[in-house]
Amino acid sequence: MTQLHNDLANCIRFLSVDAVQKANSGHPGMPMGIADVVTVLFKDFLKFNPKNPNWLNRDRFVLSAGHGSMLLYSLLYLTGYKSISINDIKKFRQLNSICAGHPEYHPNTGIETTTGPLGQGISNAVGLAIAEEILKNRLGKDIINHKTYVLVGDGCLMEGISHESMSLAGHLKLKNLIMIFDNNSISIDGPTSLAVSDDYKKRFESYGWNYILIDGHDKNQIFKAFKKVQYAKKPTVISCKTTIGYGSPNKSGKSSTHGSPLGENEIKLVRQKLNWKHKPFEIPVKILNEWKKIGNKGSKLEAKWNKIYKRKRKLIKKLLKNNFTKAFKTEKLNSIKDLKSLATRKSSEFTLEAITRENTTLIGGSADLAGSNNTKTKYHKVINSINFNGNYIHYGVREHAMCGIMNGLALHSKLRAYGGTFLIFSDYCKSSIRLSALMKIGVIYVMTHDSIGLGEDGPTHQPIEQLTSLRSIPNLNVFRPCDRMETIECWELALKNFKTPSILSLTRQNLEPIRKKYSNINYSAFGAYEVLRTGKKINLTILASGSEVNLAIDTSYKLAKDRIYSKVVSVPCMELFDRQTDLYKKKILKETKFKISIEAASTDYWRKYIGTEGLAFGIDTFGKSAPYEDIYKHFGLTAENISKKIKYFIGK
Ligand SMILES: Cc1ncc(C[n+]2csc(CCOP(=O)(O)OP(=O)(O)O)c2C)c(N)n1
Repeated sequence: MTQLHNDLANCIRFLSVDAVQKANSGHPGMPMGIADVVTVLFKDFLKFNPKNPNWLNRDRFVLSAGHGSMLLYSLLYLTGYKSISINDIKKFRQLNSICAGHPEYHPNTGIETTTGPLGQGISNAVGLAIAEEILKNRLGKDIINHKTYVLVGDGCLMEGISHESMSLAGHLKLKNLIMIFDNNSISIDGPTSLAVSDDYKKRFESYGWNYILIDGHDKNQIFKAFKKVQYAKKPTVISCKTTIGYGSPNKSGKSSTHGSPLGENEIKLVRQKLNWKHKPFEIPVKILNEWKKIGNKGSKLEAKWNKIYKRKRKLIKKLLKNNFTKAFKTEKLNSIKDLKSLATRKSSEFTLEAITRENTTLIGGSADLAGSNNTKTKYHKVINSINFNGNYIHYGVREHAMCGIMNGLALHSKLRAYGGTFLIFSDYCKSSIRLSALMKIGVIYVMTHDSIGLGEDGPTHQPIEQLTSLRSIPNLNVFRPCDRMETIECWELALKNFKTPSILSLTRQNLEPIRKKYSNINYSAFGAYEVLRTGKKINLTILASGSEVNLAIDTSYKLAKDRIYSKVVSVPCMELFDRQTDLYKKKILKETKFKISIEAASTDYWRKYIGTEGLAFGIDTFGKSAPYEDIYKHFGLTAENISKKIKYFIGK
């Protein structure tokens, strides 16, 4: 038995070592060190079916320590996933290989999430575990009842996001969440004692987690630990004492195995030491068959589960009702019935009310700003540790974890997620937002208090460069609606897009309605469109977004009094506008020589529309603490000042 275990674990070690050597880059130390632990996990505990990587009730395995990607690729190949062949492994880290430097999420492949930025995987795993509890509650234990395993290193646990995520997981008592801690006490700079002296037991237990410490090379201890967690009542950390680069005579236990190939000579010595007589990438059929047997176990499990699923399919469909088309129409009609000055955060709340009434798969939340972000409606039910029959999460003041958790919620299967904070704190969320975009998952970020319009809280809270920075993330739609109607439209666009995450940038301050007529056309879908024209023949185009569209309108009317005629273009989403036809873009942008932009934020991004010769009104310094009307005046964002400057600009 021990021989079989060693053989199985050594397959992982040598595939990893040899692939890193061939690529001449990568991280062999971690897979070598943790191979024993994951071998026991996959062989005796993990519920998975390589023939259907999307099986709804599979256990999730998240490699948070993404640099050890060869560990995951080896396991997927060995257990028989079609997504990864031995040739793919030979192309580790090469252009277009699925075996990328760090795991990159692809649906239906066994790669459950994209990891690499350390600690992200932990928050994703917490999201997956919450999704499991929610869906178990809705669909029944016979349909959903699985574990989420997350493999982390010292680095993941040093990251702030690990503290936030684990604290919330403990609070919610996510019993089916198991963290495997590759406790090798080595990171890049050397021993972790250079930077950490945490008492892990105390740390994790204080979060409300179980803590089990084992020798990560002793398969009996590993087995017992996994056995024990099957019946846990709270989340568990299995801290596995391991040796990084296990099996390397000269390099094991050293940071030199962390992120560089071992070198041909050392690899020869590892082969001798671990008694592995096979050539690089050669897995003896006998051992490969043993791995395949492990993979094949899942087919039976899934077949059994399928029988129950088929019986309940109709009910499941009903329980996962994902319909919100009516909500938008009703909401649009409501908005014109009740035309009044309204903050877009409030408009968002009304929209959410309409959606939540119909839709059960959208899970909301906020990082302790529910009342300010207007993310919680009267139709929401709060999720807590004893009741997952809800659709709202109080994330606490944990923005970064919230966003990583939302990624996990969305990755699980049927749920969508949105969460709120102030736009300024999108900086705390940035790496998770970027990963939603990279993974192509439609998470929705509700970011309120989106400019100096928030007033007295001052420059620490007033976003300046945030919109520019978010707009520059590929595959992310940044919406900045100008009134209630646009807010409804932007929500609709965000929800209908399953592959592109969205930012909804919303105001704290009230805005006058601009779109006052019902139309079943979603104008925001054009990204930019005309909302006002003061003359048939115009000599000026004024582009604006969100709260500044009203300012643009006032300016436009003011100019008209002096016979300077213009059109105002609302730009709720630059990314969608950029995807319009050349003809449409030309119609919007090329009608006049003079172009102006107004947005109470950094002016940079508008240059792509107005050019260097255009006139950009915005703020390229930090904000101010004062009543918001005074701050607008201070920065010259008034119709009076802008129209004066425009007149000078166009020589009138
Ligand atoms: C957020 C983030 N910061 C820094 C890095 C660069 N990095 C990759 S691995 C690593 C050290 C990780 O140490 P550990 O988790 O102990 O991994 P091991 O040495 O055991 O492989 C660092 C700093 C990263 N990937 N992500």
